[in-house]
Amino acid sequence: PRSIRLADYRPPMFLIPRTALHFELYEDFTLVHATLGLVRNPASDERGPLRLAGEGLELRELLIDGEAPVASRWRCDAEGLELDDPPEAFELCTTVRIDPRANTALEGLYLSRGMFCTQCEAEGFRRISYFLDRPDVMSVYSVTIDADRRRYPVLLSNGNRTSQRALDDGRHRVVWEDPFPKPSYLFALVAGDLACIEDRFRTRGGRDVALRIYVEEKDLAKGDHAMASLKHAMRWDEERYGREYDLDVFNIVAVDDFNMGAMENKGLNIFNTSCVLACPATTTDAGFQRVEAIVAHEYFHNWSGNRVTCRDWFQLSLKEGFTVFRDAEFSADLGSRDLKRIEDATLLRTAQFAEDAGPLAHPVRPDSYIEINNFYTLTVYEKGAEVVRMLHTLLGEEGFRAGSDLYFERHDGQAVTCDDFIAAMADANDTDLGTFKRWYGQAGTPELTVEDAWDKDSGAYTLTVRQQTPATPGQPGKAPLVIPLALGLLGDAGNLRLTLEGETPDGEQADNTHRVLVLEEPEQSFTFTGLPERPVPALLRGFSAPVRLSYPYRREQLRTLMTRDDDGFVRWDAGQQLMVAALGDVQAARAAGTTPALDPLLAEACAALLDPATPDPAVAAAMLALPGESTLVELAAHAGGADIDAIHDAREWLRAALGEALEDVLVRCVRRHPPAAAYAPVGEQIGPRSLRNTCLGYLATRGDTGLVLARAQLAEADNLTDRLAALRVLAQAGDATERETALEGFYAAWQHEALVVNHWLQLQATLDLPDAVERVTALMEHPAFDLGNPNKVRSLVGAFAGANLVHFHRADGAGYGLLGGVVEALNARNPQIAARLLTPLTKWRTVPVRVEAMRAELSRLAALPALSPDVYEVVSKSLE
Ligand code: HT7
Ligand code: ZN
Repeated sequence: PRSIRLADYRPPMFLIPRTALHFELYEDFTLVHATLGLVRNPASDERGPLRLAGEGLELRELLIDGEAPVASRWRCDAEGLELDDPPEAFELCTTVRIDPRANTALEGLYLSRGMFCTQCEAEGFRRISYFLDRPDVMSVYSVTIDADRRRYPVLLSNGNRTSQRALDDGRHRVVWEDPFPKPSYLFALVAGDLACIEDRFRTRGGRDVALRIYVEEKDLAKGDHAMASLKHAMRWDEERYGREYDLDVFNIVAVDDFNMGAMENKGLNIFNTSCVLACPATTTDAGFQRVEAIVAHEYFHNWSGNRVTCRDWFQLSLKEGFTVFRDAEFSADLGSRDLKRIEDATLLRTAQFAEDAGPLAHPVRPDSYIEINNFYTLTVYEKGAEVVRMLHTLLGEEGFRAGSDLYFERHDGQAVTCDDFIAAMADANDTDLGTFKRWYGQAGTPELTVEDAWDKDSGAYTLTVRQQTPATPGQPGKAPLVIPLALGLLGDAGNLRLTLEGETPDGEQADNTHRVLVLEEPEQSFTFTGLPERPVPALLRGFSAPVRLSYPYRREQLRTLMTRDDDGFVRWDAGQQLMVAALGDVQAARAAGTTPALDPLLAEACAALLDPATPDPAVAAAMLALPGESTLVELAAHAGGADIDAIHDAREWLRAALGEALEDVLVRCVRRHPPAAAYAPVGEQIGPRSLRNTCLGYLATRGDTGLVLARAQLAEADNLTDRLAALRVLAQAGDATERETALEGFYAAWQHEALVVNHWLQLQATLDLPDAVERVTALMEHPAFDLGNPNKVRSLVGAFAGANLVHFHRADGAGYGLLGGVVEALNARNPQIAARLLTPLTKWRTVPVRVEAMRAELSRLAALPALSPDVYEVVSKSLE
């Protein structure tokens, strides 16, 4: 397979202002008639044959301006159609036959539970029709769909429905017109027997929009939360960004077999059922929040992605980074800002930092790729969103809004680049962001090392900050970045007023206790003057930049930050650092062959979080949670290499030690937060529920105390959050009979709810049991499992390899063999999912004692015949 390079970008030779598609859907095959109006692109000086992309298409008819071209003037191969000497402007008609039933890759047009649906991003449209399948070719579409009326009563595409009529032989025809030019990746079609819930939204400008969520009849009761979320998102985008919806209808369809979470097709979003359906019995609290966030994310793409789209796929973060930032702010505004920031920082620090430190590290705007599907990564999405957040921090809310207004105004209807986005931000604020742009081109996580000095006599406190970014594949040397470092300084009586050397003190002005320092040199010093005492620095408030920061905090200082800083992220992070230090003690004691002891400072800090006076139970729960194994592995890997067994052992020891030391307080806290009378996924309930279940997790180490509470909770729960928390305790801490009885009982009760069964699979995949590998292998034969359904594969195999670290890394290599076997089985069937599943194996450098076994499995895969480009790219780059 060959690499595509950003440096080779050339504008398209032709444009396609108009596209008319006619689909004839049959049980065994589909005919697609396309009529394209092509014109030469004045911006291109390229000459020669015109190539249209097309894959897996059986060409039935080809006409140029109504006539069949001479055979020697055109040709077809596995990748497309080539036309010699095309006229300056012409009409191209093609008819192709495709086979959606045989489409297991879930890209292009395929069938999911008897319903036709499409997924065209990034390059799926070429599996439907010959086209210039690239995002800078934007076209106005008219789509006609014919299908059997009884089997497919609902026929949907983008835009507005303009006609509908019966045909002969029990078939019917519907026509959809989308007035907005769009790239082919935003095309969508759905045909099926679907029910829908309906609502309306009146835009700020007075347009009435019909909102519909289409689901299978059995799921009709599960659409309300998504509908409410959609309306919140529409209002929020008007208020925060001044962006209104632009069509008369907004449709969402829920599909069970789906490669990712959801897709923002113009006016016809298609969702993985797991990201749109929600009800208390089948959805956890986190699931409700996820539905709200993803519905909003896809809706926000209507402006950041659809009206203004990407020039090429290297610019993917233009739409994804910006839209993730937008959805994060939406969630923060509707829920808890601190918690949202903690969750996002955790994701960054565990998974994105690991990606940025591994063999597949790439910049937010990559320079090259083999398979674009491999670049829907945490770096492009989450780090990309952090880059946008830093702009927001540097420009302020008003400046950022001015920049986004200018961006949308300048580029509405265009396909543009990350440079265009930055230019709009810079121009609207009359500033230069030239150096800031390095964030888009430079891979790797910057490391900030902070030192301080205190001059008691003058009351001057100096922070010296060094930045450096480690080398990444293909980028040996790095330039310094522009980094906003938000901070405060804590004294005995609270926040100190901040005056930098050379400034005049702010007198009585209240809000001078928080500061954003802008770093841009390899080393910079900042001296604060007039301080009454040596402060404790509260660094990186709000996780103001996606960096690793090290400062030699003493444990008492962390305790101070944990209880006293204004910033929720700093408080949480200080607690996590205290836990990491305590885990270090345990590992050191184990290595020395001595008995570990629980750090009393940590025990006291945790007890304080469990105190009834602690104001926010949700934050208390987050602060009580031990750092995850993946976070600890990432930290250890950065420090030279992770011993996964030792990390797991230390973490379990600390969990048990805290469970023992705090047993009474934990039990009291559980009793203080009984289940609500009637479940609702609202903050006032989610916080206490999460605190109770966190306590239950600690009490699981206390034998009967935990088991008794869990049994009662499982029997009485009216919601999935509480059921799963209790089931996990019984399955993990109970004896074999208790475990199997609980698991079987749960399956018997919920086997008809696919999304609940996925949780059941995931729970078992992440149990810490000696036969974890064998259990997962056996579950792959269970009737509930289906290799063709990405949700099931992710729940069982993805969760095992990504979240059950000790067992995935079992010394005999059985975990690697299991994963490799599934990747092999999926390589031809669904390459996109196969390649994604491989991620945990690519981290072989981080686990020194397993290097050989992990590489051996990767090498075995590399040697397989007919490797898909997706898997080839991941395997070959990770072995380099
Ligand atoms: N823009 C979408 C990304 C996407 C995708 C979605 C579903 C299936 C396959 C896909 N490939 C790429 C989703 C989003 O970020 O909004
Ligand atoms: Zn997106």
